[in-house]
Amino acid sequence: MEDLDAIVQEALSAFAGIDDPDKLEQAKARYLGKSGALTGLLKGLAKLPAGERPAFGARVNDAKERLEIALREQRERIQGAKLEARLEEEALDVTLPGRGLGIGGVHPVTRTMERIETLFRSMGFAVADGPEIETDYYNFTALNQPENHPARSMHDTFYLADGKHLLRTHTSPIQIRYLEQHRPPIKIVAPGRVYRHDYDATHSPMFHQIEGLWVDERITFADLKGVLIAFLRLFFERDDVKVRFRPSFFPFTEPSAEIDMSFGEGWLEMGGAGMVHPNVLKNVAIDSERYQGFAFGLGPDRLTMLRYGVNDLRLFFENDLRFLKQFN
Ligand code: 2U9
Repeated sequence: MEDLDAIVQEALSAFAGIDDPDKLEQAKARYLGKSGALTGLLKGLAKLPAGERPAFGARVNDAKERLEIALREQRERIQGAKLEARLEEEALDVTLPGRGLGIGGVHPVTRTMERIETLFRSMGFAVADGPEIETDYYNFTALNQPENHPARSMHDTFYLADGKHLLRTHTSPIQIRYLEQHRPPIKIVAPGRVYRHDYDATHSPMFHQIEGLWVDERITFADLKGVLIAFLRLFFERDDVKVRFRPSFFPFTEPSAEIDMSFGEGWLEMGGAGMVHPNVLKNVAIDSERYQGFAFGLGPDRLTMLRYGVNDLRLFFENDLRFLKQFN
């Protein structure tokens, strides 16, 4: 009898001290298993006088039940403690401020394009836009580019597989489209991406252009010079910028010139310009006797390199954030 109470007490305190599920099951086996302490007592039942057997049997069964309950409770306590620990370990402090997302920045060439647009807007130019996939007519024919012109070869121009379209090689088609839709006075700049089959330190197959066009009665080469000199001085924020116009040839302007610029040491090529060719005005049904205009083309990639002192054009298009982040 005392054995039973002692075994129960011992088992209860053993269970209570265990915090490992496997050890708890081993402890269960020690008391309730086949060769466990309680099972041993039941086996001794036969030795008792017949009259005491039912009462003792009932007590052993009660004791078994108490131990089963104690085991169940201890299992739950262990599980509960495990869950508590995990919750503690994986706790999220929802009151902490978020890590935040990088807000990104403007690409240096885009920054330059926007700056150029702002400066030309301040001189009364509107900004026009157009498709990057063009037809032969808008990219070449309308611009007085003859059928056999080398720029039309597969070597320089990206043609689409349909045989009808190409990637524009300059932003001039924007201006042809605009000229078809508007009558003078016309005063626009046409910024955008253009494509040519070229790749080295100063040429990328995708690059940027911004072209200008001013068509009205009595627009002269002097207006062209005035606008470009004013623009370059505003852009580089220096009034000592010198500009030189060197005779050249383009199919869409006559006369034509290369634009060179100097801050003091040597001349830098900045772009090209000229008076819009009468054939181009005829192609958009503008009377070239009454109206004339100038056009120019500038390379924003080149302008960005000069403004920030970058010596390899390809850096702008490799998308290495270590490079790009320096501009924001
Ligand atoms: C129309 C009529 C004439 C645009 C012009 C240039 C000269 C020129 C270069 C600048 C840098 C190309 O990217 S670049 O190498 N552009 O030299 N562009 S005149 O003439 C036009 C445009 C549209 C209707």
